[in-house]
Amino acid sequence: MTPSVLVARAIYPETLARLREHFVVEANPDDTVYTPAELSARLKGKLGALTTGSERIDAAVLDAHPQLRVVANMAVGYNNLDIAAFDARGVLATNTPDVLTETTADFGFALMMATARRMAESEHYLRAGRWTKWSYDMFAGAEVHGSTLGILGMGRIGQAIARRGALGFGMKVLYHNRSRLPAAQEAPLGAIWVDKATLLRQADHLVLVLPYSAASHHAIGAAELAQMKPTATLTNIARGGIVDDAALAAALRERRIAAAGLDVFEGEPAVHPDLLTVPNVVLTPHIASATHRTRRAMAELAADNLIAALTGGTPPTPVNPGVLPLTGV
Ligand code: 8YV
Repeated sequence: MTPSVLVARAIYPETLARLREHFVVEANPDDTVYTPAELSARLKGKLGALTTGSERIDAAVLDAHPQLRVVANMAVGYNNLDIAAFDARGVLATNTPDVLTETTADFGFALMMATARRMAESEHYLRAGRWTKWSYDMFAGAEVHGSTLGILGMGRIGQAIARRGALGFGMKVLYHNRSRLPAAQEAPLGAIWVDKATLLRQADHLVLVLPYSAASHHAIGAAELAQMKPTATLTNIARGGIVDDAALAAALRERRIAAAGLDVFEGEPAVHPDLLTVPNVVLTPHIASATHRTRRAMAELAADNLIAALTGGTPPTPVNPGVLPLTGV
């Protein structure tokens, strides 16, 4: 029998057409964000699901749908999936690493630069018709080239940002990560592992690129912000929830740090109201991986995983390969 799969959000028509060659597909043509109850209703009878990072799939969902064998997340992050629950039930989770690394690093670096050089704030000023004359310190920002780049979370995207900083902008690169990179990876970047307190104290531009988990919840809160330089910037392209947005808004308002660039928010798409009223923050709607080519590659990779998992192939990017080979497919 042809397996049934759920595609939980709208994706590229070509990817959908490819999935239809292998599966009976329930698509989401109007791109509704399903409530947990809607998601559960639609998972009925499905062997696989393509999700995008906003759908929470935990033990309760898996227990309600024991026929579900694979969830292909169209994102590199998979904090919406309870991997321990997947492991315990022999369900495969897959993600979309690598295909978005350079694009996401481009955006992270650009957001850090826009933040340091006050691009959003100055554009609002211009659009509001307030630009009447040149002045020597108008929108003077923080230097990027030659300054110290701090990276919290030195995975693939963190390293790609470090490369841009070290090789393109002559920045000194400090990083903090659970594990140190091998010397051969550190050396070409001149990247130096430091403890978190040192990173906070010494970074001119701190960029967050670590995965979200209970351990990284509010990794940057009032206490951490207090350790940063008053001239420093903070950029978050990782996940909302890693930063305490209320504490950050207060630090920005009181100029305890110079500025922030945020692509992700706790509780997004809602944005903490205090962040909307401070001027020294650049806000973007979770678009770091959003180029046409990369989003297509992410959709195709998620589809590759779903097809391989349910047709006896080898899924290219499993999160929990220990559950392979899948039973019940
Ligand atoms: C996605 C992301 O756009 O890959 C990730 O982890 O955060 C983004 O690239 C988002 O998760 C929706 O798929």
